[in-house]
Amino acid sequence: MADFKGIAEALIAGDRDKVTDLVQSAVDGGTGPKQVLDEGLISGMEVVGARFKNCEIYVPEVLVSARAMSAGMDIIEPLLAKAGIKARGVFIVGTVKGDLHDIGKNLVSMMLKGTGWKVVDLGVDITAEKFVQSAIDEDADVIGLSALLTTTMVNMKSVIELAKNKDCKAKVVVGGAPLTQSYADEIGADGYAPDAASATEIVNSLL
Ligand code: B1M
Repeated sequence: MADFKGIAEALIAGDRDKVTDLVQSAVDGGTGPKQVLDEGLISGMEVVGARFKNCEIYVPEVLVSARAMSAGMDIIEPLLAKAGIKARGVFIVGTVKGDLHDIGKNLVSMMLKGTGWKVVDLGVDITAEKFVQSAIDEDADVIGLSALLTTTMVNMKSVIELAKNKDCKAKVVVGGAPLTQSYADEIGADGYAPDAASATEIVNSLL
């Protein structure tokens, strides 16, 4: 019998080795990878997201949990692919042109992975053309734009405009310290998230 509660608790505690052992013994014991993902890893990551949002834990703890999540995913991902189980959706993410800040973007990326999305992380200093072309090539559902500078957040608008001009079906979610809901509305974004936990909620709601 797979120890889903143990997997979730080890992930919340950021215990990478324990997550690896418990996930491995769950799949060795015949539990399906999707069930291990949903009832163990994702349920643990949801707790991490909620605690982060409520300021009960901080960036370092989230990063340690995300690393434990990745260790579990290393075992699960090939099995999911083999079983033909699809991700919840495709999420393209990056920091906009001129901006090199990536810590917040990485958190958003890990949270989304943790809730079952295929995440294509383009990195930092990404042009509008690269965002939109990647979204088209990957048949993405959502593009996530991050900006930490007041001088670079203006570059989000060109991504949204280009996506419309190219008939790109992906919705656009924006976030980052200088952003506000009213700015997101002004540039025509489909969603705004003030933190990584809210980003998962907004992105999931757009599907
Ligand atoms: Co820079 N920096 N920085 N910096 N830096 C800030 C942002 C700044 C506020 C510092 C300050 O002056 N007080 C200031 C911006 C001022 C402004 O525009 N209003 C600033 C500046 C000016 C600069 C430089 C211009 C400095 C210089 O060279 N003169 C320069 C710019 C370089 C460039 O990008 N072209 C620069 C450089 C750097 C470093 C490279 C040294 C480093 C970045 C390292 C890295 O990211 N790998 C750095 C850092 C670390 C910071 C601070 C200190 C911390 C940012 C951070 O990582 N926060 C920052 C000051 C601060 O915030 N206290 C500062 C932690 C992170 C978890 O939070 O990124 O906000 P954050 O992400 C949150 C949310 O915003 C949200 O979720 C995350 C988690 O909850 N979120 C999203 C983020 N993206 C999202 C996307 C979403 C949804 C939510 O959907 C897609």
